[in-house]
Amino acid sequence: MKQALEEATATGTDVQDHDHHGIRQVLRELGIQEINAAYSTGLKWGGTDNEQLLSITSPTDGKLIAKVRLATAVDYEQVVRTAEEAFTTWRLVPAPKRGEIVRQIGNKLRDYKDPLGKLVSYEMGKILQEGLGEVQEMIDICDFAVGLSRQLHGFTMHSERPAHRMYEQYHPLGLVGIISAFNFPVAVWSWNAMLAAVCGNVSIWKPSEKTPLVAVAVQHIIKDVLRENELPEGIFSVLIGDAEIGSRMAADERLPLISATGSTRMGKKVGAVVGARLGKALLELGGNNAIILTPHADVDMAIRAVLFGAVGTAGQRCTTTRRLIIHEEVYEDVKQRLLSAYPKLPIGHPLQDGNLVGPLIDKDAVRMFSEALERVQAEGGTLLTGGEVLSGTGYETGTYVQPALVEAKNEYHTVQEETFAPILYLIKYSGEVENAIALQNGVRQGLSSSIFSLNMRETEAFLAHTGSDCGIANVNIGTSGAEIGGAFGGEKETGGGRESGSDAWRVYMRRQTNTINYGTALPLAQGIKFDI
Ligand code: UN1
Repeated sequence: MKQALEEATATGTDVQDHDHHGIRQVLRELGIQEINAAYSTGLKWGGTDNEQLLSITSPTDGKLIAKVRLATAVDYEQVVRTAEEAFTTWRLVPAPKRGEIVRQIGNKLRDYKDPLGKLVSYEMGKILQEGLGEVQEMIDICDFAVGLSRQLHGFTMHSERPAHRMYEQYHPLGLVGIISAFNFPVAVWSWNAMLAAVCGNVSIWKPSEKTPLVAVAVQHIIKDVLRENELPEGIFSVLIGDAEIGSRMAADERLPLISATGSTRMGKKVGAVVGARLGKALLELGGNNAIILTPHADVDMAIRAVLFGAVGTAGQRCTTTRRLIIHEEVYEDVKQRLLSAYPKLPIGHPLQDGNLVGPLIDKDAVRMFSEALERVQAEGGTLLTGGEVLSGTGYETGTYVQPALVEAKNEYHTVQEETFAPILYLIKYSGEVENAIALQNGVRQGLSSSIFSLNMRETEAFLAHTGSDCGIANVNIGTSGAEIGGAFGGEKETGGGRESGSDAWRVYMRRQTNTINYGTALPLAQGIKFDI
């Protein structure tokens, strides 16, 4: 293996000479010039002589953006060793000072919001507004983590023994492995990495093979902060790798926590491997999110939420609205309104102003979209509108689809599955809201849910413990677009993990209970006598 590059001027990419939509300029602004490496330890790049290259093409126009190198087992070992060394320094930095570093990272992200948002949009395919929103989500979590760095508190308790004191404290875990998905290629990393960092951990990030360039860009953005503060390499590392690297991380006892975002299939594998070594897994997996529309809904408001939830990010959010559970009294009205809105959706290049729906990530995703539509129709569903794979000018890639509306039944196998594409199932219910809640809960996933109703009895029934079984339950707000301040994640096959806000930080730390005797005797708990 060649010597790791001393300076972080080169990255894991081989940037192609083209300038579609000003992307060359964006790459230049982000410091991605030319390349040769498969991993970064924050300040240095390595894995420069790996043979295996991965071509990154944009789903927006099919153009090759760059080639990246894939990390090998040797690279992996190097990254883990460097991270272990960095941890010995980083954990000694007081938490509020670690927060100060995160504050600087947040400021750098503010400086780079435009080019990074644009690269997210171009590499992943979400519209620019959402690309910028994703970077804003990173900035928000930085701010949140800064405040948190002064609040990593435990409780104190009263001891049952005289002259004794009890309290608990939170210590860093060590190395945190982050496996992220293509759909939120940088925000989900930041939720994990920024909390992990203020908690005193170092992190190793395996971004999706579908979106590694934005990860390279993020490493560029934070390297100046690390350098200016004379921090060691290895606090934030990135490994450009395939599933093999993910498996290595899951099995590695040196990584006490693995945070993985992606499909339930992937999460079950990772969870099993991490569980077998009794490590901690933070899993944020598939959703099958529903909006309930009762006869008391503000339908105008609901339709707007449904559209953002169902076709935003081209249906590729974990929180995407996949099912609409509509009371029979309002069913026809809602159906007609959606039928009139769907064909008018502006679909096209996500960097072009005015478009609201970009492409799917790749042709596999398109195939799954089409197959799900075929299957649901075979089960008895009715395709009301959409479902076409678009072709012609602007759609040459074959990755743009017309979002689909399907009348279906909740029990159909296809409806029970999460298809990561813009398909919205319309499901009719009658009677009381409890019937709608039963349908909403009648799937294996449990991420996000919502009800549109101005009737307090209905909304409270939805929020009660007998109501929604999801990690997120909203009232008069759609299923997607959560703020970072709340804990994010879900139950059942969604994996049970909680990331981002609230007290999600606790999973990145180990809790220790301390009992201190400041008296002259040694009384035992539970009144046990053991005198010698
Ligand atoms: C995801 O899709 O994995 O709530 C994350 C939302 C975003 C995060 C989605 N804030 O839709």
